[in-house]
Amino acid sequence: MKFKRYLVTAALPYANGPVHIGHLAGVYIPADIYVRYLRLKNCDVLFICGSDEHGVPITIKARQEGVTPQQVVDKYHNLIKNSFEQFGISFDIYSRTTSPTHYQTASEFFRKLYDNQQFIEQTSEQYYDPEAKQFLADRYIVGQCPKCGNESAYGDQCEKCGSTLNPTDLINPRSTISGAKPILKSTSHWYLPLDQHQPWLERWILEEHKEWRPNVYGQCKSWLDAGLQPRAVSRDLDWGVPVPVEGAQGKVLYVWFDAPIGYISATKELTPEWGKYWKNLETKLVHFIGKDNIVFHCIIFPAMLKAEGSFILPDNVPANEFLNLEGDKISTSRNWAVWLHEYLADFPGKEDVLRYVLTANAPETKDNDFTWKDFQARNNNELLAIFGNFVNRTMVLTHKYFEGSVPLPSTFNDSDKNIIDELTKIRHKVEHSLENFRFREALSEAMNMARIGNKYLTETEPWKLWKTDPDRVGTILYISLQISAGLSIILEPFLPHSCKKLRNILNIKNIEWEKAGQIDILPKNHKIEQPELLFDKIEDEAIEKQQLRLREIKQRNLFQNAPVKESLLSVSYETFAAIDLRVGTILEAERVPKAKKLLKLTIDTGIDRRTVVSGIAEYYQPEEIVGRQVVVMVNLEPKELRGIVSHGMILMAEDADGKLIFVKPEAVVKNGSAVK
Ligand code: B3M
Ligand code: ZN
Repeated sequence: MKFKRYLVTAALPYANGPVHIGHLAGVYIPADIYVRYLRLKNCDVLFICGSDEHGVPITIKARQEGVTPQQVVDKYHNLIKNSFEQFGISFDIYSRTTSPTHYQTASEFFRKLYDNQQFIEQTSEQYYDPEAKQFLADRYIVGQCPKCGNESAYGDQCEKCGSTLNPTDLINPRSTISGAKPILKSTSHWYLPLDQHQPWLERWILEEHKEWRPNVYGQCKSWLDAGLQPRAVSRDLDWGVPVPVEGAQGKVLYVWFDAPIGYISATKELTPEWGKYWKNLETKLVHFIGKDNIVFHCIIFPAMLKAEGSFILPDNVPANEFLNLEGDKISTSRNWAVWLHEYLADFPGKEDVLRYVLTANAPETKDNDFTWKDFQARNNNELLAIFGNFVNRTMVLTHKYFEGSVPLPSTFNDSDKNIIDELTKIRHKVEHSLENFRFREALSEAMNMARIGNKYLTETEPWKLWKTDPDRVGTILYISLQISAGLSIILEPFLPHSCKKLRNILNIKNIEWEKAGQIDILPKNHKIEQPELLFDKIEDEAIEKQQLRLREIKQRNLFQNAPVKESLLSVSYETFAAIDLRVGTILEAERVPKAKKLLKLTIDTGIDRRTVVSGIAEYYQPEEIVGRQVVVMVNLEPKELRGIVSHGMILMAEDADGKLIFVKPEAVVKNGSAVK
């Protein structure tokens, strides 16, 4: 089917923290590339986003910071909005789910489903805090993990062993609000009977949308194969859109019910013609999201839309995988991220560099890694050396030989014709990749236009021909200038800031997609401005500064993970003095068969020769440690490890990477010397 218009949404970020490169790479850059491309093709397109301002994490953050949820979302909404603007994410509207239009839209939506009997009402027992007099969301309950014994597991998950939990699984649960022991109390909620939607969802996704990305299709299939269950769409909470039903005091819409409706409310705020986009089969609706949001956008939201009855369904949901940072999962709580507002402060004017790197390395089919070295290399060896260098040489030569005006071409030779041919092919390929949501492929194809130009100049060497064949120089520069102008179009979706700068130098304003790769973009004798560099070199120092920052974060996290042991605070001197620490020397060392971590050591403790089994095999080779002095706790209870009885323990220091390093006296002392 040929669509008449496009409605493109990007996941609404939670307004409980700033956005980082993972968000940008996973959702906002690909969405922006797609929309900018459609606009260049003069398509009718709306690009919708906003902040997701409800949900339990926001109320927890507010409580922790001693402010109201509204204050939390106000702060982050503005920060996020501003970061997006600076990176050129060209939303037609960036709204928020605390807007009055949203409250009205979400509550009318719920009410319509309610009135049409699209929900089932169910009563269940939930934990309730009798002191704070409120029901407790899973995250508001902590207790002992039944699997690993961790004392501070949450009601939905133990962060220590990773198990998924139900609040009632916790041993000795307590409320994080008052510390009280929660009691079970019955409460009723509205459920969307997804099981009833299963048949049409199966047909719609599994049969009619085989073209969806394999990760998206696969996730949907496994949900459907497992069989859908009714899902609660309300919560006992005081932050959110109130449930618009009599007697539902203290209940709000579940955040994942109201958030996707946020796309609709934002469109309403943008245009009175919103219905033309949302309720017309000639609209192509595309949701850009990260992989953790797939079920909500492919199953739950479509079921809501279908139950409502007057809305269209998404045509595609190109979800990305995750971006890692220097080998580790990005984590907000561990501050393991590159925050956009910090990047902007450290690399002013380099928004496009990050856009480029995040697209070239986009986690489209699998998780990918961002490293600062790769960032530097892609700037210096690609943006600067290929694109920047080509257009700069073209401009400089045009000013040098033709006083900054587009020369008249004479005849095109075969190699010129080949190149002209290639250029149009590139545009078609980029187009094909973009239409199929393959953005990294599209970018690399678009960069080929710059590669071709760069190679053309290098091979034709117009600077050597000026004296003997100025006409040929005119032709070469004519073609190079047209390629430069083509680049300012074909790269526009990816690098909007640089392309705008380039068009300013080329003195062109109105562009359209079909022109990219044509060789009549700039008329003959058209005047161009003085050249300006589009990119500059990123030096090692700037990269090292970022790497250092990350190393420091890693170190800090490590120490936070090893907090001062509580019992240590109250150890008496007598207890301490009971520990017998001696200096000894390692006489022999060998690996313990089938134990990766263990070395069997023979130690001269000055008192005796004894065997100690030590977990250091990952850090030291047996032969390199023989003869070293070490500190041994000699009166530790003997313990059998892999069939060997260990008599004591070697003291080691743990460095930032978790590596163990020997503790030893500063100068050699006699074996058996006491450490105190
Ligand atoms: N706020 C989750 C997220 O940011 C959620 C998306 C809502 S889209 C309607 O990952
Ligand atoms: Zn656990």
